[in-house]
Amino acid sequence: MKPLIITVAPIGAEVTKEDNPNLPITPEEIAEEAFNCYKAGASIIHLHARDENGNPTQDPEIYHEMIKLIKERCNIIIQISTGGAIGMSPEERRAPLKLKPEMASLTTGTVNFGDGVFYNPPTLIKSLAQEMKNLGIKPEMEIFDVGMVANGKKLIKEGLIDPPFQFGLIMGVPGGIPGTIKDLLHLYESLPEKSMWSATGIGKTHLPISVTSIALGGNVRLGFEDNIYYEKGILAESNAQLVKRIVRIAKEIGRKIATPDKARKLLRLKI
Ligand code: KMH
Ligand code: ZN
Repeated sequence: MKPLIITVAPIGAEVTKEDNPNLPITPEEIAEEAFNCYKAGASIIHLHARDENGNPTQDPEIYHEMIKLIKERCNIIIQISTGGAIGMSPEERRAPLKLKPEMASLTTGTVNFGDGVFYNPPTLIKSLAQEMKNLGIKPEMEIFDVGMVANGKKLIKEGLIDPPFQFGLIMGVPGGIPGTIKDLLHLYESLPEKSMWSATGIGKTHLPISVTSIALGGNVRLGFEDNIYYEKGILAESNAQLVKRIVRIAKEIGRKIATPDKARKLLRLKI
């Protein structure tokens, strides 16, 4: 099996300090957390931004500051979010692409998201994919439900995405595909040839999905965006604590851990 690529998603758009006081919010806190996760074994960071009040924002200046501070500390791969938060406009969501990060997220369909709707009509998906292609940014197709794999295949067929195709299976969002092993196997078997993939489960589905993904030869995503607990009723002390646990599990199963440069090679990122 190839070495395990660990993506950390330490912020997200929905979690608050009230949910977990250890949530990093400021660019300085986020950069420190990125560095600690890198030291623990993470090779990609999925970045969201927060404003001075802790609210989600896609302000390129805040992304710029975070990325600068992270790059001063380590060479972890930066993957910015183009999903942002529910209700953001397409213009807001795409704004940080101009910073030309190595990777960006690209959700390939609309899905109910808790009490809201994460709105991704075909025109938006296509234009984000085109912009990423023009800028040499590797998209990670975020899959919240089964139909989104088919939509991803369509983008590939239209020549908008280059191999290897990177899929992020995000399971267990209320409104999306449940976070069961059976559903993971279905998604995994639906992926096109020349795909790479990582999986994460939201909340209590997190560990079973992660461990199964490692055993299947896939990669993993973890962090407060997906799960704020270390175990039932016990909040995680940090994102790095979650990375360290996955590294221990992976090593027990016999998977080596990819460095950022190894992940760059496997994903064929344009550096
Ligand atoms: N915050 C969610 C509505 C992404 O980063 O691209 C969308 C999300 C996906 O987190
Ligand atoms: Zn996200």
